[in-house]
Amino acid sequence: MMTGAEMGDKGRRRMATEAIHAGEVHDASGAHISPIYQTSTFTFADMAAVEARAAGESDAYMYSRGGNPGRTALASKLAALEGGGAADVSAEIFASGMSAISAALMGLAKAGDHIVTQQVLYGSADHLISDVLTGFGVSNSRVAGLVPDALERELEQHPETTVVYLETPANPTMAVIDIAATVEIAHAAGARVVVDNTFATPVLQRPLDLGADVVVHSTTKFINGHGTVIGGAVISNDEALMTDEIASLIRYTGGVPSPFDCWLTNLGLKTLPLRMRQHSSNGMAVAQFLEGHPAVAATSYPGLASHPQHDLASRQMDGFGALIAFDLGSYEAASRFLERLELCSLAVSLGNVDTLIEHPASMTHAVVPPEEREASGITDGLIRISVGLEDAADIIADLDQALRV
Ligand code: LCS
Repeated sequence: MMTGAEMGDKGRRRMATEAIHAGEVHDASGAHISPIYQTSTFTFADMAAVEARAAGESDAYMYSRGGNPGRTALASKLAALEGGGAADVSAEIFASGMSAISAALMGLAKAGDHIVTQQVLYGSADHLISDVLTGFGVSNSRVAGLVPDALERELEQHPETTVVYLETPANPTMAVIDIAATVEIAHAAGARVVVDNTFATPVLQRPLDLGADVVVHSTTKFINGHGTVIGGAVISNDEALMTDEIASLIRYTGGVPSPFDCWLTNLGLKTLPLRMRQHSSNGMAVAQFLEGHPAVAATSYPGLASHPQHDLASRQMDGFGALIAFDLGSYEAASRFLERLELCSLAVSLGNVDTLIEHPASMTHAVVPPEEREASGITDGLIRISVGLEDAADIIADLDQALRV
């Protein structure tokens, strides 16, 4: 994988620099920080300007559902980070991660097509694929872990597959999928690979470099980082897909973010490389504490040698991030622990500067039927923590006091 340093070696700016400077709008006012263009519509000086736009000779803004300068700025910054500065990578920003995922899947899978996914997915993505898209004639099937032999067999059985969809690390179990191996098999069968990179972010993992066709994000999480916005993104180097499908879907299904939300997300994104380093360092400290605690039955963190895909994660990622899943053995033990916490907040979402902790079976994954939760490893004792940027010792002290019986 290309690291931030290598990006620089190729004559491009390094990631921490791109995060701050890529895509920034510097308009005639001289404002140092990009303005918020809080407007629904844009004026034209005369009909010649209208005609030039209609003829494709100008890319002037016309209406904020179609585009807004702050949205373009955020899209350019995110494309620069996910694409390692490659000029052919572009992004479209959505009003939520779910609207981004919907657009990616609706762009690639039409009635009669099939989607193959791993067993465990974020609850709403799981529901979208298994209960919503099926109503539009798009079928689906699961291959646990997208294990290469099993994936090959599934694709043979479903030659109508157009998309292999995956999350890695997966929400909430932290299962890791081999992106490059999945791409090789999917492409040989004529299917595209869509990777939800929300947990890793481009700082820790860049799926497009590994051959994936599309990256999706819930920018609600680490990209914004401060818990102030719901947002999403689709990023790809497939220009035809981005212009013919994704740009059309955002315009005609209309799931656009507000100018203010784009501005807040752009501001948060500037510190992503710095934040991800500290999230990873705090994540490792908390994972080691949990693994060593007698009340914790199991700890799943890709950075621990005990994680079944630790070697793969070490190859595929540039750090292991903030998310940890751990099991306290029963609903009763989990709920007692969650109610005793003082510093960590009992809340869904993740990737904020604050530590957030939740119970997947009754919160993020309550929409997944119990038998499927069991198949995915989402037990009643499972807890997911998104380790924040507080001092790791204070986070550990809070977990420690809540684990005491
Ligand atoms: N993808 C992943 C991996 C997610 O974790 C989420 C939300 C989404 C997509 C959807 O993004 P949204 O529309 O919410 O921006 N995950 C959540 C979670 O784990 N807790 O609360 C939301």
